[in-house]
Amino acid sequence: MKVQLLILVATFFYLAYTQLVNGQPHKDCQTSCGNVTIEFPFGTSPDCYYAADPSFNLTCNDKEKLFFRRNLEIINMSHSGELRVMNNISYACYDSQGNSNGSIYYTYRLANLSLSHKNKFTIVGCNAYAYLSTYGTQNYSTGCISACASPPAANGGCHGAGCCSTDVSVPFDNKKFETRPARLPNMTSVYDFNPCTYAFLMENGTFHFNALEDLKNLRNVSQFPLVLDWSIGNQTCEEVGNASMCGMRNNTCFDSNSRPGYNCKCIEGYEGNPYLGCLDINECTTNSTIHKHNCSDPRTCRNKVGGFDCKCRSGYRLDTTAMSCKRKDFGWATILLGTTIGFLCILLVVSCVQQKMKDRKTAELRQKFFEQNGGGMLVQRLSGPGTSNANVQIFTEEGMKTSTNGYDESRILGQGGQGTVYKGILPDNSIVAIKKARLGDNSQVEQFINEVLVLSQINHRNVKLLGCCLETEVPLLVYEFINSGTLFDHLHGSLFGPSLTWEQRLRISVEIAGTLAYLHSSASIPIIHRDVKTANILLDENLTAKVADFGASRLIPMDKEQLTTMVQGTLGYLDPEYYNTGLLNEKSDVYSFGVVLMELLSSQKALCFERPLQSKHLVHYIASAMKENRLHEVIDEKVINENNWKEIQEAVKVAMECTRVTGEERPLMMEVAAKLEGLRVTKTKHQWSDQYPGVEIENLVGVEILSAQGDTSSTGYDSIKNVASLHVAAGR
Ligand SMILES: *[C@@H]1O[C@H](CO)[C@@H](O)[C@H](O)[C@H]1NC(C)=O
Ligand SMILES: *[C@@H]1O[C@H](CO)[C@@H](O)[C@H](O)[C@H]1NC(C)=O
Ligand SMILES: *[C@@H]1O[C@H](CO)[C@@H](O)[C@H](O)[C@H]1NC(C)=O
Ligand SMILES: *[C@@H]1O[C@H](CO)[C@@H](O)[C@H](O)[C@H]1NC(C)=O
Ligand SMILES: *[C@@H]1O[C@H](CO)[C@@H](O)[C@H](O)[C@H]1NC(C)=O
Ligand SMILES: *[C@@H]1O[C@H](CO)[C@@H](O)[C@H](O)[C@H]1NC(C)=O
Ligand SMILES: *[C@@H]1O[C@H](CO)[C@@H](O)[C@H](O)[C@H]1NC(C)=O
Ligand SMILES: *[C@@H]1O[C@H](CO)[C@@H](O)[C@H](O)[C@H]1NC(C)=O
Ligand SMILES: *[C@@H]1O[C@H](CO)[C@@H](O)[C@H](O)[C@H]1NC(C)=O
Ligand SMILES: *[C@@H]1O[C@H](CO)[C@@H](O)[C@H](O)[C@H]1NC(C)=O
Ligand SMILES: *[C@@H]1O[C@H](CO)[C@@H](O)[C@H](O)[C@H]1NC(C)=O
Ligand SMILES: *[C@H]1O[C@@H](CO)[C@H](O)[C@@H](O)[C@@H]1NC(C)=O
Repeated sequence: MKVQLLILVATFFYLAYTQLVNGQPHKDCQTSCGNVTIEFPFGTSPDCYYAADPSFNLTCNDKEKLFFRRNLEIINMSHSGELRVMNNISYACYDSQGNSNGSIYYTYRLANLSLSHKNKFTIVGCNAYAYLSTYGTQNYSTGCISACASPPAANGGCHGAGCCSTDVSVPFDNKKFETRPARLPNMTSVYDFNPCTYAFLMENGTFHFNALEDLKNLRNVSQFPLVLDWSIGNQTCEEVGNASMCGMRNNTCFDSNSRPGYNCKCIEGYEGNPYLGCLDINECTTNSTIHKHNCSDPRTCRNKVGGFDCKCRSGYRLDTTAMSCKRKDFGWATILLGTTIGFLCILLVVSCVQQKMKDRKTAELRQKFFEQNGGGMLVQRLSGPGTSNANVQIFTEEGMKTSTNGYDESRILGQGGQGTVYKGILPDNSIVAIKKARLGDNSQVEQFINEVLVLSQINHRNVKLLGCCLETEVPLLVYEFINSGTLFDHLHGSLFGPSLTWEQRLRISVEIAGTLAYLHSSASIPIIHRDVKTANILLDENLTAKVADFGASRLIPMDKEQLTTMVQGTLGYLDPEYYNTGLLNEKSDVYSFGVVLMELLSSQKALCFERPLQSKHLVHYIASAMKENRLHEVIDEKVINENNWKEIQEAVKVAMECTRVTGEERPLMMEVAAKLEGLRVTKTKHQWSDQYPGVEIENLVGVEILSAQGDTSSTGYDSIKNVASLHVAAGR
């Protein structure tokens, strides 16, 4: 069962295969016989020749000779429809009496092949004649006669004397042909030199008559080449149409010119057997004898399907008339394009280099400024001992630029004598105030760095310094950002809603005094603010006062009580003694604070030219009112209520003490702070809970302790040392 199935399948595939090849030869067909190449449509076995016409059935014998119909030996075959065969010479011999002495007439069958018009019918003999006869649907005959009385001249040619040849125009459908030689009667005299008459068909040009030898014995030669024509079928290309064997495989069909039917040939540039399909010729194969290309330089030859190109290497072009390579002359467009690209490249490189140099220059400049502004010193000091509390961030110029949006005008918070303050947003989204510090000359660098370090360590009710940027020409200081405005704005500006109550004012004054006291006494080196004024007091959202702007502040070394400096400060707040002598000590800040306190009490500006001449200065204004016992006139009426007049009077007294002309007579900031705190304590005894919301309690820890101490001490205000130490504790 299984075997049967296998056979069935095998048979099926065999049939499919034969169907597929459809007249195409097997792969294992005999391709040559002896010296002759066998090509389709010819073949030596049934599957190898063109099956529709048995005329293509050839036989290769055991002597390696290829035969057509057993008796015509094949020499070669061409694709264009020719078959070259050898055929025998027919002859007739006579004795000296003229009697027949043996003859052979050859008859050849042609099947579907026909005699080519290239053949000639030739006889050799004296007084001889011969017939060529073909048989088919139309019988055909031709003949030739040769006469000679004596041996002809050696090379007389084949023109009727000893030799005669004639063209043949045989109908295509001849089935066989025969040649039959004979001799004219009573012509015995030629016996000596020509015993036989020879007749044969041969390809034109293959026989050259030699009178002496050929007349005597041509039988030694015995065979001559003969051309037969062949074609496929009996229809023209047009008639056969798509059924043609050629026309699809790089080959084409053409009508046979001597027969019905067609032949195939390869299209130009292709080679191979056109009856099977043609392949591209590689015209460029280097062959010294035959050039299939016409490129003058074989190295320029490039094969392509169906032909070739003479290609030149880049920079050269082909001159088609000389078929040689000539140097290309570049067009203007090419030159222009090349130049443009080159120029652009150079431009790019130059700008790149420029950018790099610029970058390096900026970096160098930054480094230079950093050193110039004491950056190295700061870094050294930060890593050194005694600055563990210092929390100074060193910002880069790049960071400052991005945080202020390139120092955009919309980011300016304030502009004035102390420089420009910008609002900055750091990468962590925290808001800071960035101030351009003012720095005079290089000698101040160390002091500046000191200030930065000290200010960064102060942890009190001042505006905290977060860090600095030293990479700019003018160093930048980065502070925490407080956005509720200054005390000045609250007192004199119209922007901020309800005016401050007495309690708030008193608290603010205590806070300011506390901060100044801390600066004066607690930091390792006393710090003098030098520019205390309402415009430098910032209020946050809880109206807690924060002292800002230490731009002008000074550090006073311990061993020096006083320092001579260039007078700096704001008119109206400026200590007259300092103004006159240039000698700076912390009492200058006390004076300024006194003015601020007066401002808080009166809501009047420190300097006002609308007031009478003597009272332009707030200190004089209050002092004269005090002297003339009309204090209630100068105190802001919004502040006064039924319970607080006594406190106000006390506060005025403190302010007056602070603003004494002689610094020595002024109280210390610590004392001032304690006194004001005392005023508040008496007050808060009654109104503690109403006045301070929960948030504030933490800030008031110091106050609570102070109040407890105030109870133990009879004077209350004198325990200066305690206050100072308290503030120090709070500062840590
Ligand atoms: C093949 O050709 C060579 C030279 O042309 C000849 O000597 C030889 O006999 C030929 N062989 C056959 C089998 O015809
Ligand atoms: C092919 O020719 C050979 C010899 O001439 C002959 O024996 C054979 O039968 C032929 N084959 C066909 C299919 O005609
Ligand atoms: C042709 O002549 C040769 C010898 O000359 C002979 O062997 C051959 O058989 C002849 N051919 C035919 C068809 O008789
Ligand atoms: C076939 O033979 C003839 C005569 O010997 C010769 O001139 C011709 O070049 C040959 N053709 C081929 C394709 O071999
Ligand atoms: C001649 O060709 C036809 C087909 O075209 C074929 O049928 C016939 O048998 C062929 N004749 C010979 C003698 O081969
Ligand atoms: C051709 O010749 C043969 C034999 O001689 C003869 O039988 C035949 O009838 C002739 N055919 C024609 C058309 O004459
Ligand atoms: C030819 O020979 C015959 C006899 O065989 C004779 O009768 C005749 O006269 C001869 N003719 C010539 C021209 O010799
Ligand atoms: C035969 O060849 C000669 C020269 O060899 C030529 O002149 C003549 O035209 C040719 N004849 C034919 C029919 O090819
Ligand atoms: C072509 O050959 C076929 C088969 O041999 C035949 O039937 C047909 O009549 C022939 N046609 C022509 C125009 O010769
Ligand atoms: C035609 O020739 C090309 C190039 O040799 C070849 O790739 C292609 O297969 C051929 N076409 C056919 C139908 O044989
Ligand atoms: C060159 O071509 C000739 C003829 O086609 C061939 O005989 C010869 O072997 C070829 N030489 C090379 C090197 O391919
Ligand atoms: C016929 O003649 C005799 C004598 O004349 C020869 O001996 C034979 O060889 C010759 N036969 C042929 C075929 O030429």
